[in-house]
Amino acid sequence: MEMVRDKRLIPIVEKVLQGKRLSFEDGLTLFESDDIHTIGYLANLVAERKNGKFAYFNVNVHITPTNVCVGTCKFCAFRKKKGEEGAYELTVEEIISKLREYRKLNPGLTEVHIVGGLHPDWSYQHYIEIVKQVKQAFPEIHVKAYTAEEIKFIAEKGGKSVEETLKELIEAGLGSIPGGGGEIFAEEVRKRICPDKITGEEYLEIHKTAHRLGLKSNATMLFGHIESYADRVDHLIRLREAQDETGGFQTFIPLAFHPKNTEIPGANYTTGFDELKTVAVSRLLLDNFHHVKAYWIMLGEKVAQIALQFGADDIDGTVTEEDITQAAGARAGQFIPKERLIKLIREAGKIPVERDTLYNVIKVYQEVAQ
Ligand code: V47
Repeated sequence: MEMVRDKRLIPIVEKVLQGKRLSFEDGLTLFESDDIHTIGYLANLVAERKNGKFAYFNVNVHITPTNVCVGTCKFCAFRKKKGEEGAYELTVEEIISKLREYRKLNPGLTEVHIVGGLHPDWSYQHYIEIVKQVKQAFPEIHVKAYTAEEIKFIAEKGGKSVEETLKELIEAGLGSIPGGGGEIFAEEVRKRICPDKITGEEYLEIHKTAHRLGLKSNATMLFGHIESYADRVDHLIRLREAQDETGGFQTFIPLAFHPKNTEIPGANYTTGFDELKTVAVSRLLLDNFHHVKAYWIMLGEKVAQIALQFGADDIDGTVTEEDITQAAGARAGQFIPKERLIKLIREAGKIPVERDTLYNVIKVYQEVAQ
C-alpha cells in the first residue's frame, strides 16, 4: 500500500482486490483523485481478471444514411435541418454501393454500424427496409443499427410499440444495437444538452426491451462537456443496475466530447488525463460489464492505445468513414487498417484478438502480423 500515493484510495484498493462492488462515493473519490497510476493499475487488474491479456478489435464500417435530423442536441455538430446546406440523404442503393466500396478496403468485413439522423420524411417502413436490404445484400455481415433514440422515433412513426418495432427489425436482419444516445442520464444536464431527447430512463428501458428479445447492445456516456463527476458516477451506476437486471450489455464506451461547431458554450476538448481516468473508473464501477471500449476515433490513436493499460480491453474497429466526430473537430483519422490495430494492441502488452460483433473470436494474433 506504500505505492498508493493518494491514501484516500486505500479502502477502494482493498475492495477491488477482494472483488467487492464499489459505491457511489468510491466512484466520486476515484474521479476526484489524480493518482492515475493506482487507478489505472486497479482498472487493468479488473480488465485482466475478465479478459486475461486479450484486447479486441473488429473489421467494421460505419454508414450514416442521413444527417437530416429533427433533433436539437446541443453537442451535435453533425445534424442538419432538411434543405439546409450540407444536408444529405442516401438511398438504400447508395448505402449498399458504399458498403461494397468499403468492403474492398476491409477484407474480412464482419460488421456494419448504421446510425443517422431522425429524418422527418422517412417512414417506419423505410428504416426497416434499410436493414432488410443491407442484410439481403450482405448476409454474412452483422448489422448493428439504430440507437435507442432512433428506435423510439421509428416506433412512433409507425404507431407501434418499441417491442413491436424491435421484433420487426430483428425479422429484417438487425443483429444488435449500438450504444449511442446515452449522453448523460442526469436530468438537469440532459435538459441542457439534449432537451428533446429520450430520457435516461427511456434509454435504459429500450435497451432492456431489446435484451429481453435476445438482442445484445452497447452503452455509452458522453463526457467532458458540462457534467460533474457526480453525474458521471450516477450514469455508470444506473447502467450497472440495468445490467444487473438483464445482462444484455456487451461493452461500455466512454465517448470524449468534441466541442467544434457545437452549441455547448465555452466547451473544450477533453484532456488525455481525464480520458484515461474516465476509462479506468468506468472499468472499476461497471463490474458487471464484460468489456470497456477505447473508441480510437474519439480518443485518438495514442490515448486509445494507452487506455488498453487503463482498463479498456477493446479498441473498436477499422471504421473507414465516420461523420459525427468529424463534424465536431475530430483529430483522429477515420480509418485504421487492421494491421495497425494489431500493432497498437501488441505494443500495449496485450494479445490482439479479432472478434465479431458478439465477441466470438475470429482470430487470436499471438505472433507477429503477416
Ligand atoms: O450518441 C455526438 C456522440 C454518439 C458528439 O455501440 C459526440 O459500438 C463527441 O454511440 N463529441 C454516437 N461525441 C457514437 C456512438 C458509438 C460509436 C462507436 C461505437 C459504438 C458502439 C457507439 O456520438 C452519440 C453522441 O453521444 N456524439 N456529438 C461530439 N460533439
